[in-house]
Amino acid sequence: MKTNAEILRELLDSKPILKICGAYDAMSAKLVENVGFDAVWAGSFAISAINAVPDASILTMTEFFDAASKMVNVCKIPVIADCDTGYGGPNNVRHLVKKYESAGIAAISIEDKIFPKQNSLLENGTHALLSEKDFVGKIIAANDAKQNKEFMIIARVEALIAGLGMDNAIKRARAYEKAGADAILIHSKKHTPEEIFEFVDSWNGNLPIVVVPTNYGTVKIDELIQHKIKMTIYANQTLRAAHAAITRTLNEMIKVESMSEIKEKISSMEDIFQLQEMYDLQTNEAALEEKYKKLGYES
Ligand code: SPV
Ligand code: MG
Repeated sequence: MKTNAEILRELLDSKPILKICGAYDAMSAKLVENVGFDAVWAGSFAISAINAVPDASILTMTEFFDAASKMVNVCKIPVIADCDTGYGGPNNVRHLVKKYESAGIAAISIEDKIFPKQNSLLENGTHALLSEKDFVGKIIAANDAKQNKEFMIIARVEALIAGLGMDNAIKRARAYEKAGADAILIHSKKHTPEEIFEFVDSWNGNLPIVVVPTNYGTVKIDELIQHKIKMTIYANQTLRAAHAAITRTLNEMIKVESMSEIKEKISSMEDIFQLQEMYDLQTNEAALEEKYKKLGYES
């Protein structure tokens, strides 16, 4: 059987671009899979948000790991885990790679910010970066720790977020490639994709490029393909959809006389039974009965 890391590598080789969608728990990851996305992004913003805490290295590595593992347990498509800064220095990264890889996570992303980090799209947030050398140390540690070459270490360059300019972003990406990263995630908070296009058109490296078009959400998939971007992550739309839907429903629920008034606007029990595979219980029971019969047990 193929590992999830192998599946992700094969998808990368066979498709012009991978559409990856963020999830915040097992249910949302399953919904992402059901509609046909290539992979799931277990993002720190969404996982922090469902715990109602800031995306600022508040949750521990174990909490993020548990959230991503629950997604792996219910999905056939690969899960890519956002590991923020790697939760410490090279030794922390070494530990996390062992843990995440053996749990069946296909790839991890680590970013070159200083711990504790803050969400990259926070206006006036703190976005100080680690030195290039210190981040290279984390990539080397990650590579040393991984067991299979297919497991991907995505190095996330935050130089554009930190306002350090294009030359710095390119220099860092080249250094991270040389240190053994398997892909480069270049992040931008601009509201148009020009800065991302400038980066990909001028860096001249060999690694697949990953982008997160949240702020520059007007960019079209064909434009990303034209610029040879290999993975696009729709990081937080599922979280925001859930937040909007729950808020809308609660505002109606507090006003109505009876819950039948909102019945048509929410998923049915049936929808949820399907998602949690309730009907498999009956099929499994029937199969067990058959096996008992074959073994000569009376029912
Ligand atoms: C996340 O989804 O947690 C990310 C992407 O890291 S961003 O929120 O844009 O920093
Ligand atoms: Mg994050």
